[in-house]
Amino acid sequence: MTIPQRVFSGIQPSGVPTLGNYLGAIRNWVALQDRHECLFCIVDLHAVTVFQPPAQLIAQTREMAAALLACGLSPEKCVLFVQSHVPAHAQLGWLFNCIARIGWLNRMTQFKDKAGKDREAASAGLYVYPNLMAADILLYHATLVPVGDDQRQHLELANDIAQKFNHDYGVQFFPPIQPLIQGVAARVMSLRDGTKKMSKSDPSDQSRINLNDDNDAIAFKIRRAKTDPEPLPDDPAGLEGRPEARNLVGIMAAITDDLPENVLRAHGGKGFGAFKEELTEALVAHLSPIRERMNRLLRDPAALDAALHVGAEKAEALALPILARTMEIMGFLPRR
Ligand code: AQP
Repeated sequence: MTIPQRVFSGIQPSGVPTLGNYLGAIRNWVALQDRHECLFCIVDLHAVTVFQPPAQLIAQTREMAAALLACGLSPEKCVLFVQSHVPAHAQLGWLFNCIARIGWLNRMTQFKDKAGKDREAASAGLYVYPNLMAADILLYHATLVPVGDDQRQHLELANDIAQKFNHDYGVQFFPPIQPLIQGVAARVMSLRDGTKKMSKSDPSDQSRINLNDDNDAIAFKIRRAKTDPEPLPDDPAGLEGRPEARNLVGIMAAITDDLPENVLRAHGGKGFGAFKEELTEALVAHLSPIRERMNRLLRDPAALDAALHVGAEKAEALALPILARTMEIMGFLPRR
């Protein structure tokens, strides 16, 4: 008999979720909610590590909630909530700032990517972001974390924090975390550059498919997607050194629930023009019902807010005893 594991994952309301977020994360979350106790969090405290205009942050948070529900998350099956609604995340995040070592944070490649050349100008929040992410997970003693491949290093750091905490205080309190990196599309790449991941905050809208893109926008972006002059190969070995071709084949495989080798068996030898048309068709068939549900949900913001309120109450009830015990272990004087 397997012991049921508590699942936690988060997504930043830093834009409309992309096809990358969907194939790399959200779609797996929907499947997991039937098998595990799941918490899914709209991590707005992470989003503000880069400036978000206030009105936009509110709109994007609701948009994210609508997108997650439209993709199939159900408030009856999982706990869906907004990170800032449960202040215990920030509290445990601070405690973990005091456990994590600067040397560990210096190795985080996502910080280097996101801070770019002018590291001195990045926010301190962006630098300690992985500590808050560790807190998000460990606040619930979650042990299974479905993420895209890009988050693997942050989960290793979360495990380092848990281990150091347990070691320093001589306890076995925080459990080890296991990443769950699934599927052929664990990393969906930019449509403009096959070596860069697809991101909701990429300045180029052409680099990504947004979950609220209409059918014409999907067709346009796929038609414009960067490719190379060669036809598609017959097998995956032929994708070597062809990141854009690999990406489009990966997307086709993921969206049709198939394997890249089968996609290439069916399309090998074709030029990209014909393949892109079929890819557009598959994407439109899959994404247009999601977009329609999302737009319907956004027409009733009060109902969305109410669903998020219920989620926050449930999350907080799980989080507070774990935060209290953490503080007790660390020797904080309890408030009378
Ligand atoms: N391109 C991707 N392919 C596969 N998975 C992806 N994820 C993100 N991009 C891809 C997964 O989506 C989940 C939520 O991500 P996030 O919003 O917390 O942060 P992120 O990874 O930084 O995503 P973005 O879209 O790139 O956001 P911005 O542009 O704001 O930085 C994670 O599980 C992630 O792995």
